[in-house]
Amino acid sequence: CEKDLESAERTFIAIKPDGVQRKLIGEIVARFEKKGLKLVGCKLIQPSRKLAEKHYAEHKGKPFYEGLLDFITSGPVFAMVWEGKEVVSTARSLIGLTDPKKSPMNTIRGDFGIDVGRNIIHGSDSVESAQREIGLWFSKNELTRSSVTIEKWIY
Ligand code: 3AN
Repeated sequence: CEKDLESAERTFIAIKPDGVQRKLIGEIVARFEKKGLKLVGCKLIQPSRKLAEKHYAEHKGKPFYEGLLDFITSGPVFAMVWEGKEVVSTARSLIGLTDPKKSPMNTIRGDFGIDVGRNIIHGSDSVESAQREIGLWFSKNELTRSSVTIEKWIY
């Protein structure tokens, strides 16, 4: 219903360099759109080491951390902000599990990935991380303000 839209939740989604190189942007954006989510900002950007370190700060010290930074900074990333009801968890369901091999079919990682170090897409894991990540990757004027579109046919 329309009341839910006043504080519409947002999430940060990024198609990683593997997904961009493999021409999966269109396929992935289509899945999010068809689910009923709304794109409120996007850009193709090759992140600096500094941005990548901030983004993955929670993984500092883990064995895969340096490799993860090398990978995410290795080429263009398609960064997006999506809006919708419970969009953080809805997006995570579309994405699937961290390890593409264990991720069910009909999820993005289950359908397109094999390797955990090349898992195609990132999605924020909580509303708090989403706010932090959106702030890292986007400035306010890069995101659209709420506008009336087709919401009344979805909620
Ligand atoms: P998710 O992206 O599903 O939230 P996280 O936050 O546990 O997963 O991990 C962040 C990223 O770190 C993953 N998307 C993946 O690219 C990488 N990663 C996680 N675990 C491993 C691992 N065991 N080996 C290599 N890369 C990993």
